[in-house]
Amino acid sequence: MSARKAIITCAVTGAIHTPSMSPHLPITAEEIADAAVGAAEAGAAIIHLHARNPRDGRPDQSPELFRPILESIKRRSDCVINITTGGAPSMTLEERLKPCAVFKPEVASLNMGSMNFGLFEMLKRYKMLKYEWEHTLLEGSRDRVFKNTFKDIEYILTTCAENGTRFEIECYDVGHLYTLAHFADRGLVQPPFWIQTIFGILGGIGADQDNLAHMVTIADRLFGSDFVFSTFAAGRHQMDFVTASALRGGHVRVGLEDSLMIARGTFATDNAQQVTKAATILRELGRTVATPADARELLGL
Ligand code: KMH
Ligand code: ZN
Repeated sequence: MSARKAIITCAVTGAIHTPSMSPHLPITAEEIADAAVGAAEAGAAIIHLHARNPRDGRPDQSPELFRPILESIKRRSDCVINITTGGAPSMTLEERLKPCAVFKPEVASLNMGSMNFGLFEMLKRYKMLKYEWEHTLLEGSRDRVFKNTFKDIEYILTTCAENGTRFEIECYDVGHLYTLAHFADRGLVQPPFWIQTIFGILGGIGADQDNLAHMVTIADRLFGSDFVFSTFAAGRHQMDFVTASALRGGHVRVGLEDSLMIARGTFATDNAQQVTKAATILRELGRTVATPADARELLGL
């Protein structure tokens, strides 16, 4: 695949934002599948999926909630499916891993470590929360660790690898790159390493451009030509890091999982809007938007 091509991943709903924060956050299986197909039609080659309880929108990893979403997407699009193993920070490892174990997706997300995952700052911005669980998720993050120990990561790697699933290796800090190197040295994960560098999550590395430069420099030193990197930043930093990654020859991730906005103070009306904006930025910087076939070629799928 030519280096000019850039893969857009779209994370359509996630488990961080909650229904009271935006009327545009997909909740039901139909809404999530439609958002995914819309994002794919706008240029996203990879769709990152979570599921939610259709009644109150709380994050839910039940395979029976993922099934109709997957069937609907596969009927309408050849996009690459990336199912979460992060789920929501309040879930057990078993819960988080179940959909990947059942559906054996082409790609699964993998958080390269345990960390504080601060969501409580959003309580200042979103005062009117419809459901009690929304408050519990956000306030609870003040004293909750997202757990992915070396033993947990090994378990996810071995469970998914048996299914031929490859990983979106999520690095929220420089240390996560060394953790990846550890598992690569042990042969538990194979190149090309699809490294998703993540900025601006409270508890992870901050959304400063120098941090992106440093993460790429260290990944270069650790993995040489065995890695390809993508980038996303939370909230208001989203499109700045699309631009920065595009300039560095990297790939990008957008979606309402990572930011509810399309511009400062303006809510995105759907995921496709963010994909279209990212595609425009990429093209303006001389990149071409990769197709699902390109993504499969690059990731060895
Ligand atoms: N929510 C993002 C910050 C996962 O699903 O495994 C990272 C994420 C985690 O997407
Ligand atoms: Zn996710």
